[in-house]
Amino acid sequence: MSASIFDLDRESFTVAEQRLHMPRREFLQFCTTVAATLGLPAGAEAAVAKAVESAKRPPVIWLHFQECTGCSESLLRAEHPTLEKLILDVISLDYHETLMVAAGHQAEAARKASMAANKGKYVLVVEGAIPTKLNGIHCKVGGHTAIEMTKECAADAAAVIAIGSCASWGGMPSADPNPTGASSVAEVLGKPVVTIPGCPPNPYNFLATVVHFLTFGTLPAVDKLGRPLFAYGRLIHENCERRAHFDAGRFAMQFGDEGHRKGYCLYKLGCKGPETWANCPTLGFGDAGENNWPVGCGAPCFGCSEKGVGFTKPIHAMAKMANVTPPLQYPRIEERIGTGSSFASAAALAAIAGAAAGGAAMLAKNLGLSHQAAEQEKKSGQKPKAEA
Ligand code: FSX
Ligand code: SF4
Ligand code: F3S
Repeated sequence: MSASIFDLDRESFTVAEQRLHMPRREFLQFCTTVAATLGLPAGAEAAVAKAVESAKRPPVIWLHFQECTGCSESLLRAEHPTLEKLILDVISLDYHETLMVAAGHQAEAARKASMAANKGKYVLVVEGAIPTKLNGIHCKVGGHTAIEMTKECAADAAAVIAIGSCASWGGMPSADPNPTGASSVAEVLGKPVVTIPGCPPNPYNFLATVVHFLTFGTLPAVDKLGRPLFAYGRLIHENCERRAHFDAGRFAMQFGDEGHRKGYCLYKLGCKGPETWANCPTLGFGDAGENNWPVGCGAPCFGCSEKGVGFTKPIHAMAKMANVTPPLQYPRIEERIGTGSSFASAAALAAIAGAAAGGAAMLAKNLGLSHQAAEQEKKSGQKPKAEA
């Protein structure tokens, strides 16, 4: 039988309580949540707990370049654990220009001292894109270009993590016409690094990656873009709470229209969920409870984490269906859905088409049918059923 978190001895909990200032229940919750976020098998939370309560804190050097500091800001809003617990008790944040007390020469000396003392052991986190035009003169810290600092700090790092879309693939500073030649960390180093894209990224994806490193001494499994699979392995569209509306052909056509107010699918308003890989719908943001993510709040996903989508595609352009799968089950069509029998029958027709011709054909019909249905409704002057 595998070990469980409940097998931990009293001493472990005492250490956790005293060093992390976390009540036992909160500590159990934190370890179990991180293990679940990482998709680890049952029993792994005990290993996570052992690693987190251990006195070994990996030194972290955190660099800032072309960005808005939203990545650090979102980490500051994390509650489980709070940033001060993360900085003081789980990792040793030796250099972070926004958060450290030291400034100027003192700050640079702290960075150099930590790198020398922890050669081959520290984690380098880079936030922000790196300008490469004109030898990188658009971004300098302490007289050194971002290119020089990244190369210098990466040379002896145990692991390199690019946090945010800017560091992962260029993000917002690389938007056309990219006047500074904003580039990713991987491009500058000429080798792959772990990336946590998002503008800003979900802080728990970063925390879970750090805890994975603490627990196993390695970074988590990644896809070909360096994104941890536990967080970026599925399309947003696959886990979206509005997916049943998409499958039934019920779309918001304008911001504030009836469909929008009723929580219908935002595809026709430009939602990029069908071509963006991220766990936004399942994880949520800001420790604010369920549905707290862009689509949950009525805003189409603009693909902030996806290279070639966010800051690249026009915001209201319709998404490419990256992975066309028929739904596992078809939603009910009998209920009062507000926009009348036309939409309901569109859903029924789409379901029949789907069953007969497969997911892709169903999808194409589905998208067209809601338009046709709306047009017919206009022509016939038919009143929506719910209001009739
Ligand atoms: Fe900002 Fe970070 Fe966006 Fe970039 O997040 S939230 S511009 S990804 O590097 O600070
Ligand atoms: Fe959700 Fe967007 Fe997919 Fe609609 S298109 S189901 S709103 S992810
Ligand atoms: Fe970004 Fe879309 Fe998630 S805009 S935060 S990837 S829902």
